[in-house]
Amino acid sequence: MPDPLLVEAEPYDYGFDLASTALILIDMQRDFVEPGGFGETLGNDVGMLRRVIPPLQEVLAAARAAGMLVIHTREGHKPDLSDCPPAKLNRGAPSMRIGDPGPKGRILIRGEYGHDLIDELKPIDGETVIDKPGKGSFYNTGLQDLLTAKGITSLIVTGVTTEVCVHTTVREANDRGYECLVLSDCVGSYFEEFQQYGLQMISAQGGIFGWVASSKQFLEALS
Ligand code: TIU
Repeated sequence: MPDPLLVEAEPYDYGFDLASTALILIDMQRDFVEPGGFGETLGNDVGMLRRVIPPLQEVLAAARAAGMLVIHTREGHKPDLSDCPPAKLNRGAPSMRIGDPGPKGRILIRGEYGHDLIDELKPIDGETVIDKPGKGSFYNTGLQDLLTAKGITSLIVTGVTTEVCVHTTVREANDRGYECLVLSDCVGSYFEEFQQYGLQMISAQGGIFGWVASSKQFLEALS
């Protein structure tokens, strides 16, 4: 067994090895980071999320070059909405609801242009895309079986949004025994304060949910 790679992180160094670690990109979909999608219908400024794209492109390239397993997720629903709980459909007062026709197709519906991953971070051959109906990446998906089959025990977590799908996924992963490192500049929130507190909530209390480091700190460990 080779020595683990070490990332300078909060609350202390994060050790991992390439064979048992996957990079996960959570919901880097047009519906969240481009105008006219789900994020905007909820009243958010999608520009807030676009800052994660350049550092995440670098991390993705480095992970691919290092031969790490790469997994992408997409939040969305079947065209007949049979996998969308009424509570999710009816909550709040969005300008458009899930399934309504928007400028990029039906909001948050699988197969629509807006539901797909952004061009800047498209999967390549061999990378798995997990379609999930919820905020967490484990609920009602094949993610856990995939990780078990590939011998993955650690996750480098990126994507959007920090306090919603990233947090839910990290919490689900932590309860299942995975060691999660969240890359602070590769996760984004529509709210500046949620970004800060969301990250602190992960690494506080001795790493109650996992570790936090910058993309630079992660890339240094890989190089
Ligand atoms: N609204 C919000 O911040 N996020 C979501 O609805 N989904 C994800 O975080 N992907």
